[in-house]
Amino acid sequence: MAALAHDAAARVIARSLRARGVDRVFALCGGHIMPLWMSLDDEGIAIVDVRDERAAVYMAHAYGELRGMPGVALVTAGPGVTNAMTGIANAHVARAPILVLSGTPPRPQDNRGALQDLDHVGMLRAITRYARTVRDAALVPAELDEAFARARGDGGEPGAAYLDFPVDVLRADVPPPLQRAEHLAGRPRALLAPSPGDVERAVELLWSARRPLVIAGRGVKGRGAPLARFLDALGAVYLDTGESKGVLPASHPAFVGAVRGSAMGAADLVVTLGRRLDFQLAYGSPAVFGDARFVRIADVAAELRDNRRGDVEILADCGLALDAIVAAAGGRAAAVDTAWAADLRARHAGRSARLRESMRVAESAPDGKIHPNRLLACLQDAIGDDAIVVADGGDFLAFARVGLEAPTWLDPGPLGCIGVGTPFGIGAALAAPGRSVVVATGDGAFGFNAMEIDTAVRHGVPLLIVVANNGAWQIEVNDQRQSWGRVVGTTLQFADHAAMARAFGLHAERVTDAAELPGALERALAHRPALIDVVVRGDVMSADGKSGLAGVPDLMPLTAWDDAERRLRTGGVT
Ligand SMILES: Cc1ncc(C[n+]2csc(CCOP(=O)(O)OP(=O)(O)O)c2C)c(N)n1
Ligand SMILES: [Mg+2]
Repeated sequence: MAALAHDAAARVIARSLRARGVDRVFALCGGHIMPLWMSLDDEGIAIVDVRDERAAVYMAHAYGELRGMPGVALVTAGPGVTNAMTGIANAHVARAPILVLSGTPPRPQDNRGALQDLDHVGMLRAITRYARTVRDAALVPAELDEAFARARGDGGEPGAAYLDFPVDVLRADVPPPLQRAEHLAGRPRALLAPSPGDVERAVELLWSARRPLVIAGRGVKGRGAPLARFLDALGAVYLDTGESKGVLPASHPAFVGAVRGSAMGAADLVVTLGRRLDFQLAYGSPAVFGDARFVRIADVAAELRDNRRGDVEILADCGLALDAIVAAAGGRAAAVDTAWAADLRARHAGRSARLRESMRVAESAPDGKIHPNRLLACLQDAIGDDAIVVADGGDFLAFARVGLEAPTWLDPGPLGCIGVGTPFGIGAALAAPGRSVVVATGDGAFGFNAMEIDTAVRHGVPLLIVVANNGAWQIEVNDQRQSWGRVVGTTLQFADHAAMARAFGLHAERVTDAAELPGALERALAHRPALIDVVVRGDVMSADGKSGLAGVPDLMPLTAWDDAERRLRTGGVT
């Protein structure tokens, strides 16, 4: 039989993962990884066996994000790796820590036309921080340690790291003298501290600014307390982005999310915290931010000076930097134009209240199809304000971004990788067993990984999936109508996702009348894993739909920014 020696590389890998706190991997089986698979089980590491490798990687992504350490996926050679690639690319672009492990054919079959033989590392180089084949069992502990550190972002960006092993290497022994604790258990990640000179210069700028705006991204995750201390000390206004949604509660007085455009256009100083000035922030263009000065704070280079340089750029952990800045300011009075900040806050509060009210009474279509905002209002009431929300889709995602609040938020991120919903939800629910996890998804987005409802049932994952079923890739329908005057290849059917879910053993209901929503949500929450398929109207457009995002303008992601950029480049002549 295939019993492995105690020192076999597969068993050493399993022990090393265990020593690092990995208690679960997301995986789909295959012969090239079976020695590792069985060794993980020997070590007491749970295997969440999924239905597609892409979903395994998404689950590892969400699991890692919530646990604050790399999530681990295990996929087989060849098509296992190619299937995993979208998930790997997504983690790479989102700078989410994941470690993906795979196998390759045995070394003696190299170049002979072996089953599932592909150049994995070559394919993955562009979408990983680190991708290697380990061809010598003796090198396994050091390679695994390095891959884990790279995924976590030790001395660089966090993201996807990849290792594979010829299956004969997995079966070969690692010499005991090379099974060193420094490699097997690794070391804790060191946080980058800010330099005192940078901190002083930042304080000078920040405390003399009249209209300071703070925009947060990935770098503030887990840094909510220092962020709040900083905002309170400075009196700045604050915007989150998809990467940081929920880190600061929407009720915090600095938050002015409903008047985003006004805040961005009028600020004289913009602070980015662990956030790229990417398409979601108009590339930091003067067309949108004018001549505002910038302070950039991030612990990775990619978030420090892209598109717009900072007058001060602090390469440090955001939490440490913010606390150092507050300490250096030492209670001195800021120069903030309090009337400006108060006006933004009042307008934000007014708009938010009006939105909440309008959502509650948003009308169904004459044929009964429910308004997406009505669905979101009922969902918020049902889940309260402490849930983990995974939002996915096109138009529905855009409605959810504006209309749904949660302290933990996951979405398709900067890759725009729709289809993450159900797998992210499963990963998140397994990482945070005490919390409610809700997947709010469009019907198109749901379809990509719909089969993972089977994984949720088999593993008893208490997930609630809410499908906003408008029978279409609606944001694309809207774009086609606006830009092309006709609709081609963007409609789906109003499929009965509830019936499908019941076939896999979920509690599931289809809701076609808004009055039934509260009851259906209550029953679903009581019987998770559950799915409700809500037939929604497609004739009401989200803010993203109206903004031109789906049409992909030439200069900027949104039509209004594109126009402004054009005016900037032509000196006002368009
Ligand atoms: C993997 C992937 N394929 C295609 C797209 C383009 N896309 C963005 S939103 C969208 C429509 C999503 O439809 P659905 O989930 O039903 O949401 P709706 O717009 O109908 O509310 C599409 C096709 C994408 N972002 N990602
Ligand atoms: Mg749809």
